[in-house]
Amino acid sequence: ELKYPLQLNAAGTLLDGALAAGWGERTALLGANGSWTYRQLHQQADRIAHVLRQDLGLVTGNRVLLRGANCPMMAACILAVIKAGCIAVPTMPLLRARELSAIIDKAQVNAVLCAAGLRAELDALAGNCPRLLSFDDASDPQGLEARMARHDAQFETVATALDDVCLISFTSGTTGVPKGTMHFHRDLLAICDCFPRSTLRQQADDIVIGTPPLAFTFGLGGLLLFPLRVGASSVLLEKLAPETLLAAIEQRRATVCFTAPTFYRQMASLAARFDLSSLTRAVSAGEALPVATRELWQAAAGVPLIDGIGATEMLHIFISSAGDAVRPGATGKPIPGYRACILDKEGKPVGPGVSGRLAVKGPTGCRYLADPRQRDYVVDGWNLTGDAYEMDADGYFHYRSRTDDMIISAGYNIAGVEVEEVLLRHPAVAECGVVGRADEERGQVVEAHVVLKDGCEPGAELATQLQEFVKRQIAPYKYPRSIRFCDKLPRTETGKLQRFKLREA
Ligand code: 3UK
Repeated sequence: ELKYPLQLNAAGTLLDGALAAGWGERTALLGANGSWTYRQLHQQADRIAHVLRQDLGLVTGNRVLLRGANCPMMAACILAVIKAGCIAVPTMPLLRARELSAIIDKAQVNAVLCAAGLRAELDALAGNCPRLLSFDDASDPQGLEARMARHDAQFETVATALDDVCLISFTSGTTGVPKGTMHFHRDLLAICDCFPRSTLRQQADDIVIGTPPLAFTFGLGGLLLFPLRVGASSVLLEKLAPETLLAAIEQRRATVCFTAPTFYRQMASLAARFDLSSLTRAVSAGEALPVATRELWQAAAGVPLIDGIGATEMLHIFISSAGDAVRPGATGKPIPGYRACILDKEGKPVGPGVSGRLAVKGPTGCRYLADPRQRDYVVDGWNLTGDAYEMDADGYFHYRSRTDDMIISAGYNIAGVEVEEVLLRHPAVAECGVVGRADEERGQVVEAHVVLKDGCEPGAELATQLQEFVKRQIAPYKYPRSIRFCDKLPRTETGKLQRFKLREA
């Protein structure tokens, strides 16, 4: 069992702890424009904390929205917000004004720290965006860096309680209404003390690298919290494509890689052109890992994959196996500290070989921010992730499918209803239903079944128009790659759309 002191600040424990451990001169973060030692990261975060408290007048418990690509400054901002006793609300760089506005309302955001290059979507909100400071713009006299220069490099960590909220992480829900998940200071440390110790075996001399945004808890843990907990280094780069990630692994001599299955599949075909000899582990999460992808990557890169299922609600990975314990085709076993079981429709545990709802329990768990769906996710202390799983006779957990309608495409979670809502605003669209269709390359692709208004001509041209229409209004990765025109949608007697029929179509 994990024990933490009642008075606990996760960022303080990581940053102050690193200096106390004598890691001050070790490299903490490697960005595109240079690297920061643990001491430099500590100082930057402390200056930002002063700006938050003094310039912005924030107090303990205030919420700060963060918007930026993976880079050392974004990492320092997240840590500073938490160190200052505030609550970090990190958001994905690809989110558009509409989505950001919903998050600002839902999380009751008090202030915003935003990379200068990404502020247009927030500026578009005008009245609905609280006080914003931008970073990465040296010419801005009111920018974050200019303000940091006027403050001390020492900030006394705000004394929070171990079960004070320090992070609100958003996940796209099945209904398209964003769900905020709240996590405590102790949760951030708990994830560092579970998977990285028992399964990944994170070491002080590791250099981690990968694609998940810091605003996605997969990236926040893997690329920031885990390495900081042990004095390791993290490479934080933005816009990594399979080829540039491989080049960066070679150049930075990375030892651990974090990304999604489709990325490993794409990297496998290019791996021969790079020196990947530094790499010792590769973590795959976000969607089910096909056995073929595991084999392709292993053969091409010579590095075994560690598959792990995590969820924003659970903060990080809770089922995974590594090394000799890997069983291809299975995600793995519950990592030490977590328990898992499979439940039938009535909520009763089922034995090996029977598919059902995955339920998990452990040091972290789901706490939705003001959302009635909490009741569905946590039942009797068990978290129901919405996945159908099956356990085999040896206790390995095998992924089957999502139990709900969430579309998972290339590692992104996409709610069909959210795409439908946008499509329905197009003048040619009468009705539509958006589902995920199985796809070799991306796991699933977003497919829109569209009924046109009278007088509108179906065809490739209109399909392209609809796709562009969606891309302009919500994050472009949510657009329907496939569009099928039809005369009517399958509905129940009560008027409900029968999604399973669309998927079968
Ligand atoms: C699916 C997987 C099969 C599954 C996440 C690692 O993905 C993460 O969080 P999300 O909230 O989505 C959660 C859902 O994604 N999934 C994730 N990993 C796997 N399915 N095999 C896997 N290995 O449906 C789950 O319920 O976006 C992953 C760490 C932190 C995370 N937040």
